Amino acid sequence: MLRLAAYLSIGCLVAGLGVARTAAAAGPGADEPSAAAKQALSSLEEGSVPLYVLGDLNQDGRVDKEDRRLLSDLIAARANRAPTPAGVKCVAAGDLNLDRAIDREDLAMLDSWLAKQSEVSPAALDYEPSLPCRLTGAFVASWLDPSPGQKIPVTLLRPDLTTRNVTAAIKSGPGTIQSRADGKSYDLQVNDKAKPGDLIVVLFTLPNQRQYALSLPISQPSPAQFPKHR
Ligand SMILES: [Ca+2]
Ligand SMILES: [Ca+2]
Repeated sequence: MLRLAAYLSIGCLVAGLGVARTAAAAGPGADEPSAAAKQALSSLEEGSVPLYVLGDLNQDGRVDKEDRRLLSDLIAARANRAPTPAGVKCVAAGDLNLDRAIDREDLAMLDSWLAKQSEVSPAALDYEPSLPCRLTGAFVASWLDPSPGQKIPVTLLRPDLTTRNVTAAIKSGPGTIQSRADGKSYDLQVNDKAKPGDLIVVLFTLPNQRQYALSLPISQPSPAQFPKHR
């Protein structure tokens, strides 16, 4: 399962994503995470991965008709083996159905989302390491696929966000979430009686009132991950 990559150490992760390195090589610019965000990424706890907003191809925090336009352009570019359109910061965010391909099925899905609302809300958070993403808009990092009884870290990445101006609440599923004293992270506790296949959904409300949902499927306990976070 690809999400097993979530259990790589953060050093491998940052190198593997090519996010910080690519941005650094390109020099300062609007397309790269801020210095503070890079610092937050490099100091993440082992196993945490930065999340992007699914459908937010330009990484502006909103999933709207501009992303629809970019996705359509991206599909055409890939079909013609042309370069990725300049406005697309996160190709992975265009894989709405999570099948690791960017195609018309994703466009149809985005159309269905936007048929009901001009901006998708709450937007979903996700992580897919096999597709490129500059993560300029990433505001939170988390472990993925926690196991029953496990306590995992959820970390706010953007310097302007704290546990006081962000609301994180369990929307559904067998877990609880509590802010830590550092003001930048939470402990998400999976209930002991949770079963593999259960789903915990965490709803984040940012100071601008935008909402984002993180869905965490419960996995089988893994001997490698248990000692570190229990
Ligand atoms: Ca957008
Ligand atoms: Ca897809």
